[in-house]
Amino acid sequence: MKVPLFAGVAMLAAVGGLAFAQQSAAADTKSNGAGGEAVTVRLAPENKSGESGTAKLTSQGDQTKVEISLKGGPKGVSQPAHIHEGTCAKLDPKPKYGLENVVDGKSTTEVPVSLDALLKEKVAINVHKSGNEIKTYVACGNIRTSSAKK
Ligand SMILES: [Cu+2]
Repeated sequence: MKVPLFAGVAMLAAVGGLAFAQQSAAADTKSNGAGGEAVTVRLAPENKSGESGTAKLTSQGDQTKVEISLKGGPKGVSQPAHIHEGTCAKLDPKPKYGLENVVDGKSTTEVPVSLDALLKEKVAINVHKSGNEIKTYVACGNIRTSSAKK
């Protein structure tokens, strides 16, 4: 009787371990205890903008702090930024969550959604050239657990 029980437990442990290994490989999130989990999304230039950088997403319970840091942008120009549904390759033009405009490469916003939920949605952060040229995207990054990889 003991042998089948042991085999069953060992198999469960093996399956569980495999699932855990896959998850930790995909999600390169840094956890420092309760909350404070953070993911960095790389923002790649679009339309030859020369603007690139990162968006750091930090878990704050039901909210997520989004800190954009871009280089190569125009000085003193307010550049609209949002979280959109979709991917940079195929973005829903309607913003899902508004972000503070990027000015001189910086923008910090708290969005009313948990980091875990954001990572599960298929969403991307994009930055627009200016209020007048909102249709021109200058930088974009997909929010993915894998985007945290360096
Ligand atoms: Cu947008």
